Amino acid sequence: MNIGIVCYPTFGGSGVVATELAKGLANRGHNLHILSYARPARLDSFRTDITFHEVDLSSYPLFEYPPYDLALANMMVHLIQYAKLDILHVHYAIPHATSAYLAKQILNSKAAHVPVITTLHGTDITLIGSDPSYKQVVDFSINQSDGVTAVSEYLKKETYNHFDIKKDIKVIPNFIDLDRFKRSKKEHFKKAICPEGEKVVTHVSNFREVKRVPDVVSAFDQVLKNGVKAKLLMVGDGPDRPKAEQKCRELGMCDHVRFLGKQEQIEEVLSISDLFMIPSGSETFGLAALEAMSCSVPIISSNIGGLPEVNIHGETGYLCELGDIECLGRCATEILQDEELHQRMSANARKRAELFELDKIVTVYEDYYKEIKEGLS
Ligand code: GMT
Repeated sequence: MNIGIVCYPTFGGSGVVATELAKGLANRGHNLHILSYARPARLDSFRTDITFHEVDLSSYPLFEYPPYDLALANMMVHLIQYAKLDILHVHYAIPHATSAYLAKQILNSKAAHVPVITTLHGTDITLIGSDPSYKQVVDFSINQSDGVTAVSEYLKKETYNHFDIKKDIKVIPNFIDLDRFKRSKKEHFKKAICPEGEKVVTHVSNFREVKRVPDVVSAFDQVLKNGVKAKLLMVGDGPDRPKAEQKCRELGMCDHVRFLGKQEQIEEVLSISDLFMIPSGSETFGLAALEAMSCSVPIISSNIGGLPEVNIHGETGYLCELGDIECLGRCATEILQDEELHQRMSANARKRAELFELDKIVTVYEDYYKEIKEGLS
């Protein structure tokens, strides 16, 4: 099949899921076209079966905000016509599902056979999508898609709660490349970060408010106060990084925290990690947690959103109430101090990650494409 994938080019979240899905589909002999405003971070090597199309966003003095959604729709029209797309799969509803609707309207009967599939990822529903300034358009565009998927049962429920959706939503979870995300020996790296054999607690995110990065620092401070010799690795970057840095200064524990910025080889950092902390205020799945689990790292997370579908309390780690820093610190300390518990949770984490193996989930998407396509013909 000729498959168009539309996504944000981000280091994490939907950008990663969309790009890894494109690679997985290309490995099965499909022809992939990726549309975005920049080359996706995970599209890191040249392949003849994946073509990247950068959305051409011409500016004009009148445009304070050039209309990306229109430029994207225009490019979709070209690709449906000239690359003979069989499927157009958009990741993140805003504005991708709307642009797809517009492209199909422009092509009218010529595009009738090209199903539009929208995958809902998270904040396109839970935060920005439900904002009154976008809600009606998001509602309409999801209903106009031929197929709709969500990354967790939680997100499916939230979508029905927030919007008036008439479609069946199929849950297809995030997935993981178990060969790439596996624990490997990185002794030199570990030694450089932890010269005294300290434990490593890691957080990876885009440092947006929803990730609650200051909570990670406060909980880690408790771990130190409980007498655990440890280092905190903060991976990624974003608007709340200064708040997290400020929190370290306030607590006087900056020597124990390293801000590593954005990293491409996350699996290397995860390979030296003993614990992963993700206390998010909203998280529809938690791909970052799955990546850590695949590297045999137990998880301490909040119990909100889709996180309980990934991190199983008492098995792969612990879940705490949102904002309960005492719980985060106590649970982290317990796992780091009890070698037997740590080993058990590490093994369970990897085992659970195996349920979300890339190839299995790519098959689910492939079958869903066929199902929706058959429904249209
Ligand atoms: O909001 C973000 O952090 C990014 C967002 C996205 O769509 O790019 O991530 C969401 O999608 C991921 C992939 O499906 C999920 O694993 C994340 O849990 C989800 N983030 C949130 O819900 C905050």
